[in-house]
Amino acid sequence: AAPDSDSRLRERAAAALTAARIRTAGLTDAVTDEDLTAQHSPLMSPLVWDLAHIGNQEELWLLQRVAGRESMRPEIEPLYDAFQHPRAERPKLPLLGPAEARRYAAEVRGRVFDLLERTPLEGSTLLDDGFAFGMIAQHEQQHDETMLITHQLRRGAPLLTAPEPDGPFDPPPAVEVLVPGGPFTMGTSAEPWSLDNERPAHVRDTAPFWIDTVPVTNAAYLAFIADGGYRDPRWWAAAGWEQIREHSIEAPLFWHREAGQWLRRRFGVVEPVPDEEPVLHVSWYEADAYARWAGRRLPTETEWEKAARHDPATGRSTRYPWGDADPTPAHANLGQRHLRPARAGSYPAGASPLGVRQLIGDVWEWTASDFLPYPGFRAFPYREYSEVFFGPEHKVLRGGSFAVDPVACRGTFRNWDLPVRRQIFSGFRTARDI
Ligand code: AVJ
Ligand code: FE
Repeated sequence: AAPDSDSRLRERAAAALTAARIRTAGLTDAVTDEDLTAQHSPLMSPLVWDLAHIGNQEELWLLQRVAGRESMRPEIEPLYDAFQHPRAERPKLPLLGPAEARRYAAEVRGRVFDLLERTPLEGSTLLDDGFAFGMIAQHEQQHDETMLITHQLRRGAPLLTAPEPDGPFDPPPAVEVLVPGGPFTMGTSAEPWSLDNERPAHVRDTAPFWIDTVPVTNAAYLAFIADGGYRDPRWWAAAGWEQIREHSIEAPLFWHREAGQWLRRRFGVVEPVPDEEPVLHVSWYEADAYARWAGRRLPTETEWEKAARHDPATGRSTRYPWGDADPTPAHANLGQRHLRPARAGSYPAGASPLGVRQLIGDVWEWTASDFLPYPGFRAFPYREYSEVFFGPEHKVLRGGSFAVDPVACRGTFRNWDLPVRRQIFSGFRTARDI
């Protein structure tokens, strides 16, 4: 790379790593050792596991793979390999304690900054454009979102605070938007820090379809509940019906009813469910059932990305709905600036050319699609990031939530989870054929 772009790349990598560590500290510094080592839900690791796992992934990829160094602590590596121990078992492992985990992660980071100053950012696919550093910053931010989910599951007095969303609000002119049929480019071969499952760029065709202008709101979802949606098997996929029966589910996770009113628990605070906010903490099965009840369906992953990236005026796919510029606070609710989604109708500056809103940020959006590789997919740099999860058991989520950092959010970014999961920051929007 040219010298000036090379130094910009190094600065960008350093800034992304530092931003992630500041967020990690914010999620763990004010937490007692007892809380850090406790398991707040069998679905999650203790926070202290995430802390050391973040450091260990950084050591593995940057110090061992990129720089060719020996392992700093070979005896701890099996403990932090996500594939050796399921989350529910992790509290029983001889994990590093909070102080040790912090010290280890900080020591790795010090060595990584030395490396970032000296290593060439070209000459191998791991180093080109600083990819390995960007990948590790994204990895830490993804675990920060995971830790935020653990905070949401945790019982007890609130530990986190953030200002309320206060961005521009402008009710959209129509409830749905018509996306024209025809080809568009899906995925990317250009985005330097894109992960393996977003690659390569390829052309896909869609029929014309209608898509909701904004994510489905609590008010709309409450109408489904009030109409007996959770008691009518007609709306539910068989496995979803089984799940809601078995676990007596009758509303999104963290909701309960008191004196005829729906309340929710949000990071330790109980409050009335706000009508205008996108619904949060629903499973794929709940999203799918709502859509069927509404006479609609979930968008496919291809439709979602076309709505988010296709510019009908140029025929080009942009990085984000608003164009190619990196997200700012005017575009989207990202980066845990707030501890909740913004009202549906916020962020008019983040609209797509056709006027679809809030595709990026606020809530992860379930799509109808299974998590599958794109044609020409190549696992990089490890099979366990994406490849081992491909198949019909995982559904794709798109767009990122309020808990996703911009470094790990793009129009091409793909997330996935089991269709029963609802502790994640998941919502949805619906679509229909013309
Ligand atoms: C992409 C969010 C499904 O948390 O399981 C973190 C990200 N991969 N460490 C996950 C990830 C390895 C992954 N998701
Ligand atoms: Fe990880």
